[in-house]
Amino acid sequence: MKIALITGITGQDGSYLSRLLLKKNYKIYGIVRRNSEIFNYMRLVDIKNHLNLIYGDVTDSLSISNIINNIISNNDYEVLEIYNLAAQSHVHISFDIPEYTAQVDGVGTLKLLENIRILKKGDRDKIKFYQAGTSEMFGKVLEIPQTEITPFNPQSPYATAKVYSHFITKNYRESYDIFACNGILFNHESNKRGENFVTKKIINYIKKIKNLTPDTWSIDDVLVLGNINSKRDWGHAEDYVEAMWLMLQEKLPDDYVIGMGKTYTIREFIEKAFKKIDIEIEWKGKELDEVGLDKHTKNILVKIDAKFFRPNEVDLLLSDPRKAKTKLNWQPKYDNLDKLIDSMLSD
Ligand code: NAP
Ligand code: F7E
Repeated sequence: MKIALITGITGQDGSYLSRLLLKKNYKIYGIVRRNSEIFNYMRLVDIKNHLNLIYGDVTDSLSISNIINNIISNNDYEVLEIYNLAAQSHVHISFDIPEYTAQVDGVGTLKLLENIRILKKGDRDKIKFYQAGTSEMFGKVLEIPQTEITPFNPQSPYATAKVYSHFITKNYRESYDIFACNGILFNHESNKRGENFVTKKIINYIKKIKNLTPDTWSIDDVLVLGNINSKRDWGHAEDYVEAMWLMLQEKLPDDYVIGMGKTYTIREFIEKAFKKIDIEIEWKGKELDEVGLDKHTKNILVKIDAKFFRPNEVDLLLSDPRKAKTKLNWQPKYDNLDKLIDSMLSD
């Protein structure tokens, strides 16, 4: 039997990864956090009954050790794959809660690895560990495009915590012979993306205004954004969780960059997405006074607000995913930005 433990199972990637592993007949355990609402399983409602969801938190070492030990003692298995997806994953918010972000995104990884290290050898040898690294670690990039050997230059508490996790994962692999991989994933999106990430904000707005008429449209119906000149390399979460799984199927643990190898500004994403509902955006003004108008009706659709600017920005991310494509034979299905946008607009 194949078993997996997913931290961050309730998030975008956790939900896609669960679906992938269910198709492959894994028994899945997932760590969920206590929430003041009754359920925190919005992205899992349809598959919840096929999952073993356990309360825990990656900042709580004892909960982690209890969960891992219970899985080990209650199952007869060959391999236990542990996917560490838990994170405070919002870059801007990491500037507001830097200490918490470090605890979850940095020390949380150490707690998992330490709990693996102290297992008896036979149990430890059956574990494969995946760490959810990020292109944000490249920060103000020191090389274009970015590969597995491009130096990191993080620009936020989020990225800095993830750099710690990257190196502690490598350190535990090299010191204790633990099968541990770092995925260095570039931005990946979907309909299950959190509402306060830029692509989801844009898509939700387009879905909202799509059915408005000149009579029902109001000047308050505006999309308010921050820096629209940064460039991102976007792919689809469904493809990216497959890459995570592929890494853990390899004979030897390694680190991989996962991305599409194409980069677009947020501005270009906006233009492309609006075109899908036959709106051409015309830009007027500069910096905070810039607006995006519907070229036809002249209605203002996009405004800029300083509150969405970060204390520090990552201007350009562009992956070179050749290692994943050749070694893992990773082949994304959503292989261009139009396919990603179409899928996000479709329901
Ligand atoms: P997400 O939607 O924000 O999900 C984060 C998950 O982590 C949620 O399930 C969340 O639980 C959980 N979590 C947060 N703090 C936790 C804690 N203290 N203990 C246990 N669980 C905790 O993020 P995602 O987009 O799925 O990304 C998954 C992972 O990949 C994250 O580590 C992220 O940093 C990394 N990553 C993402 C991207 C991307 O473009 N999406 C790119 C590179 C790397 P709640 O539901 O309770 O909040
Ligand atoms: O911002 C700009 C913003 O928050 C993208 C996370 O999954 O990917 C994600 O981090 C860009 C930035 O994603 C708004 O300034 C403009 O330049 O969608 P985002 P992110 O920061 O790239 C990486 C790989 C991760 O690892 C992270 O976990 O868009 N931007 N206006 C805006 N961003 C947001 N959120 N909201 C705006 O209104």
